[in-house]
Amino acid sequence: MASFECFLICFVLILLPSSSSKAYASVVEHTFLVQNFTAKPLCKEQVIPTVNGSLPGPTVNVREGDTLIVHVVNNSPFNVTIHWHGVFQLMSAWMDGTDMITQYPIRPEDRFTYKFNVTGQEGTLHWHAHVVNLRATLHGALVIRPRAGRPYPFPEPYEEALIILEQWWNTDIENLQLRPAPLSDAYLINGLAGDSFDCSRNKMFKLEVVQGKRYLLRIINAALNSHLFFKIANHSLRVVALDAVYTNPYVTDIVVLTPGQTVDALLHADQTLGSYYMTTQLYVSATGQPFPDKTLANALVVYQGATSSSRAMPSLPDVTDTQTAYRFSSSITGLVSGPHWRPVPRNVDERMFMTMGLGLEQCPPSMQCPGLYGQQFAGSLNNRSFENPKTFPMQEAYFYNISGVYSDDFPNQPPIKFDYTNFNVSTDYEYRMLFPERLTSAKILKFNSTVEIVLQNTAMITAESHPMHLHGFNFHVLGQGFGNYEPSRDVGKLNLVNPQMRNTIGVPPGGWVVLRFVANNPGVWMFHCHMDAHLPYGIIMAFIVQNGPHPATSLPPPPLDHLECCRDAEIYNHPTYDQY
Ligand SMILES: *[C@@H]1O[C@H](CO)[C@@H](O)[C@H](O)[C@H]1NC(C)=O
Ligand SMILES: *[C@@H]1O[C@H](CO)[C@@H](O)[C@H](O)[C@H]1NC(C)=O
Ligand SMILES: *[C@@H]1O[C@H](CO)[C@@H](O)[C@H](O)[C@H]1NC(C)=O
Ligand SMILES: *[C@@H]1O[C@H](CO)[C@@H](O)[C@H](O)[C@H]1NC(C)=O
Ligand SMILES: *[C@@H]1O[C@H](CO)[C@@H](O)[C@H](O)[C@H]1NC(C)=O
Ligand SMILES: *[C@@H]1O[C@H](CO)[C@@H](O)[C@H](O)[C@H]1NC(C)=O
Ligand SMILES: *[C@@H]1O[C@H](CO)[C@@H](O)[C@H](O)[C@H]1NC(C)=O
Ligand SMILES: *[C@@H]1O[C@H](CO)[C@@H](O)[C@H](O)[C@H]1NC(C)=O
Ligand SMILES: *[C@@H]1O[C@H](CO)[C@@H](O)[C@H](O)[C@H]1NC(C)=O
Ligand SMILES: [Cu+2]
Repeated sequence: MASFECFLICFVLILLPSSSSKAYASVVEHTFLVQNFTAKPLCKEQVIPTVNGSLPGPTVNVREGDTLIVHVVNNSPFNVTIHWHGVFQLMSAWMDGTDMITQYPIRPEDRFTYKFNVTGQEGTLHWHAHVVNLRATLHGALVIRPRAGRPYPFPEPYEEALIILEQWWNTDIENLQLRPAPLSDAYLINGLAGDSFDCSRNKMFKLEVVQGKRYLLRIINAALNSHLFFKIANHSLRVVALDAVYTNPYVTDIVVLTPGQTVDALLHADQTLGSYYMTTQLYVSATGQPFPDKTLANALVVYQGATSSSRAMPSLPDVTDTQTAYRFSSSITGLVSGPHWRPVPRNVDERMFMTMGLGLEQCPPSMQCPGLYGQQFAGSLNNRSFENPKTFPMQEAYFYNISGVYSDDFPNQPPIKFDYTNFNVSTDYEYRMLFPERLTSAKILKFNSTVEIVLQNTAMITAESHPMHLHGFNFHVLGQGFGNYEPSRDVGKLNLVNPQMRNTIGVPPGGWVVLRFVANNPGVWMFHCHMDAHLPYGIIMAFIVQNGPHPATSLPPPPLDHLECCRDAEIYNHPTYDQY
């Protein structure tokens, strides 16, 4: 009798604290069938790889704290991985979905299960393939809402709408591998090109609104290579989150997103009944760069009860309007009082200064290369051009101590100092930075160390905004500007109080940004330019975050299906593990 009573009481005592701290967390499970699909957003049919035959792919909805399980079945002719862009993957680095960094690609006819927790972040993210170019059509939204019962830190919207911006080519995916990549044929909004193209006049995304209501727009730039402006005629937007981090409300009539970035913004339907275009337009940060003829795509905001068929047009900035892009990117601040805010760490353990920009490499024999001096375009960070590993995924090589896969000496500064943003190839020592070294290059970080990175864009070949994306972490954006970073002038201006936090930052063309993050997540994490055209250029490096003091702060062994291709090899004789 006594023991029965104790059993009941103990049971309740043990369960209550953990179930209330994990309030309402649940398991969300999906199957992604990667398969061919014939799409025709313009006049020409094109066979594209998709998830479940839709462009964009299915939306994944979770609440903060949920466990997400996605079974990816590859029925396409391509090697595929799926990356959960911006998800921290805390203690689940094997689930980051980076081809030959955290896993072997999922081969045609093969399958792989992603399983991880989504904790400590809320807002809009997206998933996409992480094998060169496939992300053009293999992408979709990942929406993380607050736990049940917890409000947004802004007025509850009447409805929510996804706005996925995409880039389209009338050509096979394989042809996008050229350097430089071919110009695209259209931009799409939620898979539709809209009425500025002959064959899609009646295929336009329409958002129906009720006058007086507020709508939360979750805007994702899923374009492969293009920075994009986004604007709605006669309406302002109130930005409330960037890259799934809440911000102080920022009222603007225009939004700018680099590839990979997201913006959550409230739209107040406060205008007269009518139809208003919402338009996305290309932003080109580099001077003298060719760009496509068609630089915009239209969608519509339609008020319920509107009778007139006229449509108000937004006035758009120039395609090269860097000042407008910079004003948006540099004006928003973090919501210090909001959920999941993390203060800026004050003591820096690792200081890095990274030059970032274009370069050249030897034109392969038998090829005609369009780059300077007839060479092929490349790119680099601190004179290193990343080479994707061919034999073992980096994280596996790290975990099993397999040598010869990567070098762990990525430098904290470039080999030489020069006038970074005033490049003069006729000067010999600057010319020496033009042909970077091809290497699989990583930097080791001690667990829990604070890293500060000054990213310095160079003017080699051309100054250009490269959107740098860090896997596994959000970083604080302490400051940014044009020209060369000058500590004596710029340190005092850094925002250590309420900077924005993001996972992707466009470095101003011919300028710099200062980032800080805490390396509290063991594993191998890519840091790279999120323009897919620049992945083969090699504007990539990797951080290897070492284990912390406890098993709970150490990289667990890989899950079993990770090893599909190599189970026989002796090094894989180890107990596997099912914590995910
Ligand atoms: C994708 O298609 C498969 C097979 O029809 C189906 O079982 C699955 O539920 C679909 N997934 C999503 C996310 O719609
Ligand atoms: C899918 O499309 C690709 C490229 O067009 C083609 O090579 C392949 O044969 C197609 N696969 C199937 C199963 O239809
Ligand atoms: C797919 O990846 C494997 C390595 O896991 C590689 O051997 C193979 O060549 C790749 N196939 C294609 C079509 O790229
Ligand atoms: C994910 O959450 C579940 C349930 O809360 C927990 O049991 C598990 O340990 C978590 N996994 C990781 C990798 O944190
Ligand atoms: C939209 O704004 C323009 C420019 O300010 C103005 O001329 C026009 O009348 C407005 N349209 C509507 C429907 O409010
Ligand atoms: C790899 O090397 C480290 C340090 O020498 C050691 O602690 C670890 O056990 C090794 N791992 C394997 C799988 O051999
Ligand atoms: C480039 O370098 C050459 C050689 O040092 C020098 O003569 C020239 O003035 C420099 N040009 C610029 C624009 O700095
Ligand atoms: C950059 O790397 C290349 C290739 O390894 C090397 O030749 C060159 O000297 C390096 N540049 C500098 C300034 O060290
Ligand atoms: C990481 O560092 C923070 C701040 O210095 C400290 O509070 C925390 O305990 C550390 N975490 C671990 C797991 O060592
Ligand atoms: Cu780039």
